[in-house]
Amino acid sequence: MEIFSDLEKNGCMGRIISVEHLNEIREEIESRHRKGLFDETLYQEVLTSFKYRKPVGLPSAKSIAVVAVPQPTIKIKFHWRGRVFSLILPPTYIDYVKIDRYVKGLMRQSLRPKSYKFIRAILPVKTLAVRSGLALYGRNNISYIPKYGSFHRLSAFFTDYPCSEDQWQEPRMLPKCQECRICVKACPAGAITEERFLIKAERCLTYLNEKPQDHQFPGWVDPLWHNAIVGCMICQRVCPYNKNVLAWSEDRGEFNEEETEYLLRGEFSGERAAKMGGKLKRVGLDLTLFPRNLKPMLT
Ligand code: B12
Ligand code: SF4
Ligand code: SF4
Repeated sequence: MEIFSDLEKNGCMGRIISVEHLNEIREEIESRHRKGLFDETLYQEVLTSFKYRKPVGLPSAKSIAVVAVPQPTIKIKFHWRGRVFSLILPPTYIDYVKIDRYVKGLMRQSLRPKSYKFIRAILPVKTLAVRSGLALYGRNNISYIPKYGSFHRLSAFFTDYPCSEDQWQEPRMLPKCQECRICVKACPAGAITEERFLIKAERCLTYLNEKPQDHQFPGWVDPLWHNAIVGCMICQRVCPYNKNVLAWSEDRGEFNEEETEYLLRGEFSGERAAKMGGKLKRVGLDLTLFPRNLKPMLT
């Protein structure tokens, strides 16, 4: 499709759906809420900020472009007590703003000399990716694209580019998930279950380790489960559809003994905090994540 030609030349993928589906997208989430399928605290915290309407800046929006940009795992080294810990950040945790700008730029470039507007959509983008046929659901509720599996960042944009070919469709699951239960067995937190497709997101380690510093991990979380600076890679690591991308990673930097000690102490103020904040920003992190998630992996 014309709009995605430059993205495709750069290894990305895109699909388009009509803005007419905004109510159906809302229903995907809200009908499940009405049925009591979400933990209420989680629902209020992470599923109520979507905007199921055309943006004020683009009342003439006709379509929603959904894009997947392949992304590797990020590795960051921490020197601590004479050892080097190479810790990971799962794909999608960094470079959000840069990727959105890159995607918009490539869509504009593909459509030149015509000029269209693009405004980021605050919508459930995984639902959009699967409903547009861009991705398929894994049983772990993560979306997968060809070649890169779950190693991709999703984003969506309202645009006045016309939707000549609406790609809206029923959600589909990866073929191997019919028989495979590897992620169900591997999830230490019991978030992926046999009895329903939707994960029990309130048990997901990612939900728990994205919470603010003053929030304690519940007693049932074994400190040995922690496997990422933020997020969790277990159900993606074990999945056969990620076999070819598992080793795809990028080294983003390191923290010496003194810096690691500072991060573990967790008392951030003044010039030192500003300097450390700057260094963390360059590797895609920020001070709000410390020391909570680092502690169980280094101590
Ligand atoms: C809230 C949220 C979370 C919450 C809650 C997740 C949840 N299930 O709701 C928490 C914090 C737990 C979380 C965790 C993670 N998240 Co998250 N999260 C989001 C957010 C903000 C909204 C997701 C959402 O819409 N949830 C609502 C539920 C209802 O939607 P759903 O999960 O798609 O559920 C659908 C299926 O269950 C399906 N379904 C139900 N029954 C059936 C039956 C069949 C047969 C089929 C086929 C489908 C099906 O219908 C549901 C509704 O459409 C998006 C960002 C955004 N703006 O969209 C990122 C996002 C989805 N997360 C993302 C990522 C990367 C993750 C993690 C992998 C992070 C990590 N590595 O540590 C984990 C994965 C956990 C997991 N196994 O799902 C990526 C998705 C990447 C991908 N390839 O899928 C997103 C898009 C952020 C981004 N832009 O990169 N996340
Ligand atoms: S591990 Fe198996 S069941 Fe889980 S998403 Fe991958 S293929 Fe599907
Ligand atoms: S991200 Fe981790 S805790 Fe969440 S469902 Fe996957 S394996 Fe379970």
